[in-house]
Amino acid sequence: MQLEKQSIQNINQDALAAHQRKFTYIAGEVANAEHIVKKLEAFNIAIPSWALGTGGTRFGRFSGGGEPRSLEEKIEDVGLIHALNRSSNSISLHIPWDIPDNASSIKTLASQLGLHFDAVNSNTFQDQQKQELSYKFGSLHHVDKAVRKQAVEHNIEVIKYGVELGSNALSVWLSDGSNFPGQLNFRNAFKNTSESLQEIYDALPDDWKIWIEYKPYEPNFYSTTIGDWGQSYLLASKLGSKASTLVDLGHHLPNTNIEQIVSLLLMEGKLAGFHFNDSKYGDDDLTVGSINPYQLFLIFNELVEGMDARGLDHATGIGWMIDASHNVKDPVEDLLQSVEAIKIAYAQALLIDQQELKSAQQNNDVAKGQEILQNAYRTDVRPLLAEARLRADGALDPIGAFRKLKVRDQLIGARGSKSVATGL
Ligand SMILES: [Mn+2]
Repeated sequence: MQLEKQSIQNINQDALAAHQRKFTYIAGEVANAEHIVKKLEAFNIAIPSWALGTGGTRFGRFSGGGEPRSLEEKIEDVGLIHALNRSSNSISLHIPWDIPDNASSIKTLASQLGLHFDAVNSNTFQDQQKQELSYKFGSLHHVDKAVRKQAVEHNIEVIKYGVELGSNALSVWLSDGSNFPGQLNFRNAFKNTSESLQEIYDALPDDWKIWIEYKPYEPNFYSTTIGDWGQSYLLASKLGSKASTLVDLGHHLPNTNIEQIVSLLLMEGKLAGFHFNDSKYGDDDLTVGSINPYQLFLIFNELVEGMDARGLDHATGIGWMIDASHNVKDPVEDLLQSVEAIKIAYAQALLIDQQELKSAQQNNDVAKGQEILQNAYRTDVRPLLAEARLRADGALDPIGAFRKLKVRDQLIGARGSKSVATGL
């Protein structure tokens, strides 16, 4: 199904007067409201193909009904999200969960909905049915060269799918690691990973990038071969300019200062982009901004400051993606909440007077620095987001419109209440 512009506008009509009141207020309160609205209009976050169905845990999965049954229906769902929020104009595919059988018709469908393809993701963390060798003991780091070769070839195949779809980045997350001391020689595992990545790197088209994700633990619980940003950075540096580090917010030990990591990776030109989610304890894959919105804001403060320092375009300078799992919420509503949370943090970061902050830092005026950050964080920027959506023909209240238009009921009507999406 597709949402008509007119039906969204009809729903907006009821909320228009209240919105205008709030927008006029904030436009008078902050110095750069118009600038922020324009930045928000340009800002998009990619939706992962695996997040459109209900997620699960190792204990169970409780399907929500009307889940997309095919890649086409997943693209359709991203189209719905984009029609409502006008900030989700791309989809990030996971191979082999979403192999495009007919790339040109998939591409046409996407472009009809105003979408394109973001980074493609490889998968060597599970075995596929017709696969010859097992990844039980790892993939790119495996002790057996034949397993490494199979994993390298899979990544090269993923690049080929990506080329057909007009994507230009491969993101690699490895579950490679060890569960027990003595299982692995760390140095050999790292060297094997480096060599395997080099083979993949050599197969990248000229205009492509490879993004290397890290994670401290899980599914391996003693060591992970790319366990932190330093290890990812080391690999990316050895590979060359097309390689950089992908930060997944959930892939850190509790209380890690992620904003500092972001700042330094940006400084070195090695920040590939983000996988947004939130966590309380580990890689919980909760909705970004649901647990720790202040951390998200502090990260965006570093991003805005660091990207401006390097002259990067905020919208396109690095990759913006959601990587979350929706176990108990409607996936579309959860994704709408995610994009909203990201854009709120971005807008709040744009409120910061960086010159003023720099001068506070220069004068060791610690209290002033905190005041500047928290004044921005405590500003309700939601009317700025709503205004950006309104100007782009989106919904003033995306989740409200999704519910009023009974989109989920229609999807259940078309797809059934027991449909199960491929992926997580
Ligand atoms: Mn991720």
